Amino acid sequence: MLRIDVITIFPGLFEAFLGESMVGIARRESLLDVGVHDLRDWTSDRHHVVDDAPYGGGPGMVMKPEPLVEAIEAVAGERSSGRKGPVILLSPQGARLDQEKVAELAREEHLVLVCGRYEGVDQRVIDLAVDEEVSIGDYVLSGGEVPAMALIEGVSRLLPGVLGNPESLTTESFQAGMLEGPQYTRPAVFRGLEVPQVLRSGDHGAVERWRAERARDLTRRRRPDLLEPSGEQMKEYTP
Ligand code: 4HQ
Repeated sequence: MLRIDVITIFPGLFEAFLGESMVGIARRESLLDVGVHDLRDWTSDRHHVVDDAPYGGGPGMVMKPEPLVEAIEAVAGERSSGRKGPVILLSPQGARLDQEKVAELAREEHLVLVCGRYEGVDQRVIDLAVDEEVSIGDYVLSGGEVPAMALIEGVSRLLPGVLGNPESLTTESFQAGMLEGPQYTRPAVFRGLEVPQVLRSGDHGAVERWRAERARDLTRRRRPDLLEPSGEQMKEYTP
């Protein structure tokens, strides 16, 4: 079973997320265990302060190091000894999260996800207690909570035994690294628009060839970067 611990100043954000859908099922089936921790539990002042003004001046606030490092050490252990998996800070400065990274994280025993707020965290937290920084994309959010949820959801659906329908993972891994082509369900004609005849032909070979062609075509037009055969670009996605 994978254990994920989250450190945040907004634990309430995770409540509905962790109870619903595939993540909720994974937890109820004991394939995933998630602990959400309020960073303010590791403050020692009356007002539970977790931020302070930046050295050197400038706008906004920075997350102060003491509560964060204590929280991380409490849930993950010391960096030098006895950690069962990486401490990950969600941050725009991190390496972009992709399916390969998600699959790698799904094979860990323990993940600790640190959600920053304000302008970010004191660099010494990263130097002393963070193993890696991960970004979910080049846009600015208000905190690492939504990125942490994206990571948890991506990882959860790869855990052995989680999918109700293991077929769809197989199909996906076959199509891995490409965009999915169009999909249809009933009715065969909707507002004058028809489902492509090949999908209703019952010829499974023809259906597979059509889907592969649609996928390749769409990927070539929308995301040519995914098809680039240069060593680093083309990636393996083994769940
Ligand atoms: N933030 N991918 C700023 C992000 C982000 C992202 C998280 C905003 C951290 C302090 N995190 N806080 N994009 O925008 O991961």
